[in-house]
Amino acid sequence: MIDYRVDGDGIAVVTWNVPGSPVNTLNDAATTAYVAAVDKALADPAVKGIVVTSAKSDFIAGADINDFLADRSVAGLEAGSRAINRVFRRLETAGKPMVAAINGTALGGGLELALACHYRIAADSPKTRIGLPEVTLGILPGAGGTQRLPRLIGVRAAVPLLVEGTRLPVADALKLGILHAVVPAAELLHKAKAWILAGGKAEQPWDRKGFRVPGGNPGDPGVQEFLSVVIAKVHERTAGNYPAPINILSCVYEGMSSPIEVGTDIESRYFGVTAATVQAENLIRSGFLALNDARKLKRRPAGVPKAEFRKVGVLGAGLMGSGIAYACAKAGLDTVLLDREPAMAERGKVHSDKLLTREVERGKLDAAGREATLARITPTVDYAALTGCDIVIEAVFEQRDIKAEATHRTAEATGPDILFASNTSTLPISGLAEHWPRPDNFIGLHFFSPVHRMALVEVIRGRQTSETCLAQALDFVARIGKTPVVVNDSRGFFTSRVFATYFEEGMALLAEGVNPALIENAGRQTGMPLGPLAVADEVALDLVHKIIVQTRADLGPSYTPPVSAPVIELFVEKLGRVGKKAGKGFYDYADGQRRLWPGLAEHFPRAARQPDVGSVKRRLLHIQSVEAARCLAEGVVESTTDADVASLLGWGFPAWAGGVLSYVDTIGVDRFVAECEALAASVGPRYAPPDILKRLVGTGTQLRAAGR
Ligand code: T1G
Repeated sequence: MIDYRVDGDGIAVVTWNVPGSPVNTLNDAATTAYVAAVDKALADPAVKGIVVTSAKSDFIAGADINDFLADRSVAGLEAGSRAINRVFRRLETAGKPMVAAINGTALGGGLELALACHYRIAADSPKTRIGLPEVTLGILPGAGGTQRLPRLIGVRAAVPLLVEGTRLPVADALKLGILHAVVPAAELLHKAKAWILAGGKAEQPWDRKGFRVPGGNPGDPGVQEFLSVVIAKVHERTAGNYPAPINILSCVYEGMSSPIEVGTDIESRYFGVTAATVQAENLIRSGFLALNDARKLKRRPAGVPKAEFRKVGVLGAGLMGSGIAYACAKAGLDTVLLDREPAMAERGKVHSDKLLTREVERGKLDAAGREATLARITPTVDYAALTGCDIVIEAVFEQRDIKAEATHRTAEATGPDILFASNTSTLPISGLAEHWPRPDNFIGLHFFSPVHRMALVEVIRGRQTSETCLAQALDFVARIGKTPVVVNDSRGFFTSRVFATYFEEGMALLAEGVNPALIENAGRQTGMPLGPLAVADEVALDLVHKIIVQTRADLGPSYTPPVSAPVIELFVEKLGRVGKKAGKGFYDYADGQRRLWPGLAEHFPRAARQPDVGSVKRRLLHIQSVEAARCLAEGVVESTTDADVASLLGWGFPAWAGGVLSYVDTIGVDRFVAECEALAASVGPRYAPPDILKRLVGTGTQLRAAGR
């Protein structure tokens, strides 16, 4: 757990090495062992000073996040913070110099432990990150970070790091004064000891006589103005959806004008109330643990040997195909990028060239890396080039006949025993699989645009997709550094079907005469990245129109078009305003700016009575969650966690709500069902809650816990 030795130079070396985990975390046992080791060094008259380091590749990853899910009480959470604050303060003032020899990433409580040391020296490693990311978990630093960091580097430098949860490379942490030195890894321990042996003092700046906070106290005029700007920005970003950032500012403002012991008590009080919120629970469960499990393929079918990939084929060099080819080549795979037109295939490779050149310009890649990656992409029109591929992904036009031809021709070149995946965003996989000689090897891999930025791949199982195919497709997704979520075949799968309800509802509100600015602001205030009308412009209205036409043709009279259909038809068939790509949709796009089209008022007269923003926010989130609950009931998704991860990564559903289905538990099932039933009566049956929710009413059982 914690190794302890005293070297010949009289320096105690305390080494973190928490068993059973790739990273060190400040769980109770480890913290207790750490304090016991330091106390031993403090009590040993032969020990001149203490160096704290780690035996793992990272220093310390912070508190054990799982602990905050165990005890959800304000009192318990506050007490935990108060206890570690007391201990860190005791060690800090015990009279022997302590050095944090930071050999790798130090985050959250790991950095706070180092801040309570008198000297911080780090190994010069490009992978190392230093920071206090607690706010991204909906909590706040509870081991002195809100008090020591501003006292060390000043309020202006510390506050952005605290409210953003920034993870700094070592060079930036050194520049800011968080670190005292950065040295080659091989010299870390020696240089850490040298500071003590050269007379390093067991003293913190804030304990020195006449200490002044660098840059001034929070109460000083210039600093107060700075803080008020930060508060305004935080409110704009969070719209009060979760309290952590504002509570962090309160810790700084209230704690910094008191002695540090009082400051850390103030911090512990805010820690308790903040960590106990449902938003914190959502951000920990969904924002961290569920995403981690999805990234690690924790749901991969057992018993299937891990698939290795060397060569990939991508059919179609359009926006998606080019993006997929880039992801494959970046992951070191030989990539054949095939198109019907030679020029298109070449242009698809240019897409990677542009992305790689930008990475070189930003210093994220060297020229050799760019060349090597580009060399892996072979643009071609010849299906024979697909020979030897382990997997082929088709990303051709969303038209069945074109997809069928590409699938047939691939099978002729590669044989039926490789994996074949379709990147279709809406067409049922089981139908497309009929064109592959072995439908058990056919699967859907729905990538998101822009591929180089979007982590999610929606993995769609066709009726005949085998478990082996599924497991190997998941291996492929992980191999190219993406995060998979598995869904079952249905029209629009899960992401397209649920996300569409967001912008469809925006159009319905517009047609009801709601002010478009109110609609867009409400959308953003929920925490969605964009308002629904802006999203519709991004998705492209003519694509949505094509899906409506295609679905009407497929389903005939049984098809109920979405509530947005009249608006879509007006914009596409009459106004010719198809979205951002055409420079005009619900917005006008010029000079990199977006402005709501003034003509909206003419086509959608404003209702005399406008709804309040809260009711619009409710409609824009409820509509997504009620559709997601239908998908859960139909088995399109198999768990609330899958739905949550898909919504967070697929379309930026607000993480403070935990994801599109955890939002139901955040609101409370009873209240959510009641509000949806009221909306179904007043707005339309699309809000009618499915039985999977109604049968939970009055039981006190959360949807998340309902075993799905
Ligand atoms: N608690 C519990 N488990 C953690 C953990 C943590 N803090 N950090 C990592 N793990 C698990 C992770 O789930 C995975 O589990 C394994 O370790 C390897 O992680 C008091 C209140 C450190 C950059 O937010 O960002 O301190 O999958 O695959 O890619 O004020 O882990 O093996 O079962 O991610 O090398 C603040 C969260 C906590 C850091 C390493 N700290 N961790 O990345 O490995 S709150 C954080 C990370 C706090 C104090 C407050 C990353 C990493 P499994 P990994 P990696």
